[in-house]
Amino acid sequence: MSRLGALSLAGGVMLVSACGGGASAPTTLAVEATGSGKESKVKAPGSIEGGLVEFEFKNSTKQPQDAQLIRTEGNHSVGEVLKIVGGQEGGPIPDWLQDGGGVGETPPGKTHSATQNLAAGKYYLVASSEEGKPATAAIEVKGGSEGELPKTSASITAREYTFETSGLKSGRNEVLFRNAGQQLHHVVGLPLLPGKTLDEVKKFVGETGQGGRPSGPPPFDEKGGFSTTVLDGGVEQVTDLDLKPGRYALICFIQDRTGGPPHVMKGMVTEVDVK
Ligand SMILES: [Cu+2]
Repeated sequence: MSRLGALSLAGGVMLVSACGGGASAPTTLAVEATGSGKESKVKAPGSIEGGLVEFEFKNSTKQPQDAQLIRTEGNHSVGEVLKIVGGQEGGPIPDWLQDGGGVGETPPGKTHSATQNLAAGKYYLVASSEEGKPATAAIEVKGGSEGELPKTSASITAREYTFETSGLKSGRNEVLFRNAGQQLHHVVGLPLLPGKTLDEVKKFVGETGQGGRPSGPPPFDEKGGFSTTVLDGGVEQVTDLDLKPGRYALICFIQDRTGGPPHVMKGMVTEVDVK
């Protein structure tokens, strides 16, 4: 169940404004996770030019992994970051942790990408799987020019406490994922089992939160879903999602910056039917 809770991430606002021109090609940020899920490593450049960045995450491990970028303000060690990212669920998220985005859960042997504007600053990359310790790398992002994101026919917009979607289809989707709210959000998409409802999803999540025991099996397919990285309010990216036809529950498990229950408990769970 760590996918349901381990992503308690990041605070602050990363202001990225779209600029008019948008003709410049994105900088490529190539990152690879290697090793086994329990002892994985992540290879990343120590510094890149910022602005419009295409982040390519190659997962050469045997486990699904994601690669979350986190911008930090001031002097904070990776240990401090991991305490919050992998720490106790529902705790407050300090202001020095700002969210840079990244690439969501990527299957073993695959490369997924995300394109977004990155502000200059000091970032940590945290690559996590369901087991083992996260692998980390420090990346300095310098200057660069902002640009327009690629056009997509599908989008997911998150805000307190709901999701709006358009154009999602089965297969590989290039999706504009946008956080139009104030709080941090991500999207975890879990295929609903036949006949199961969002109320049953909420009940199950409520029972399993804080290490509790569910009264029955999950109403969704735990292995068949997808997840994005966490984005801060005002941040958007274009990323790849692989979808299957059928009903998904879209869920946010992040808490408010002041701490508290995961957003799903505030009703941030939406059903979408993928054709
Ligand atoms: Cu949320």
